[in-house]
Amino acid sequence: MTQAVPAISDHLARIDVEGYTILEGAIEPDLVDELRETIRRLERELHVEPKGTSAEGHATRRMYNLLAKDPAFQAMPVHPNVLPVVERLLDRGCLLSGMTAIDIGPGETAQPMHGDDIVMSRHLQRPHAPMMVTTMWALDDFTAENGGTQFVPGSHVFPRTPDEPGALDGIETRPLEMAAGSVMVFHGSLWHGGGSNTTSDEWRCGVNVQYCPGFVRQQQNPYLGVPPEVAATFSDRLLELLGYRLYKGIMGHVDGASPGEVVFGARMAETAYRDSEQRGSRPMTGDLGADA
Ligand SMILES: O=C(O)CCC(=O)C(=O)O
Repeated sequence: MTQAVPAISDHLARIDVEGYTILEGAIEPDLVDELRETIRRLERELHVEPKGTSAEGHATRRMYNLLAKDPAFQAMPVHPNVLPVVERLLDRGCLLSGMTAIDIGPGETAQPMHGDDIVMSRHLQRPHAPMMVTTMWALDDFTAENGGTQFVPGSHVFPRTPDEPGALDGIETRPLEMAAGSVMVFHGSLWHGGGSNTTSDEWRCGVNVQYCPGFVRQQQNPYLGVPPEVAATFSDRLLELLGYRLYKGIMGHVDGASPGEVVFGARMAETAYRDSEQRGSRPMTGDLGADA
């Protein structure tokens, strides 16, 4: 008998309680191979070396701004097995906050525990709605030995952040073990960090595809990072995720127009206040319409 695939509502319920869920086998094997091979090729071509900070690691190759580096990455933010879960956690006006390839090498030590929305958490009373949703794509098998993410189930509702003095005392972490092609989706307040890689020869390649609500500043700036002639080749939905449309009909306008209209013309045309009023949604107070 084949096992039933959990419904989106099951994943949302799990995230609500535990702060994370795992979409097992969500990504087509061919795409997983293409993404991993693309990352390893770019690491060689761009001479990517560890950046040497405690957050970025001393034996980890990290690459940012992936959409500008290779067309293969365009499939990730809009993937039909992943994006609908994110849209239900945030809304359809969510933004791509950033994409980072994280290839953890032998000898790497554990990254400090953190929440991905820690910057926003400092200004809010915890627990709060996710100010970031991270989807961690496994492009190699993640194991406890090769740097599988360490995390603390349920910590998204803790009243404190992990960097507070004594916050980690007595806290048990769990290693994220999942097969290549699986994706962990987690609430931005979940305590986690890249694990140590105690193997002698295994690299652990994953990509963090991160989203934020449409009213939050993106961690990686796509307007300057992705040249307009490259962005022009993206699908409409990908451009929306980058922020080329308005959030709730007003946020992000440029002299009354959407950023997408300024850069790409009629294809992304939207006028602040007017279009949302004509659609019957109330930009200041109403829910984001499905078409927003
Ligand atoms: O690589 C990982 O497993 C997690 C990385 C991470 O949490 C981060 O860089 O913010």
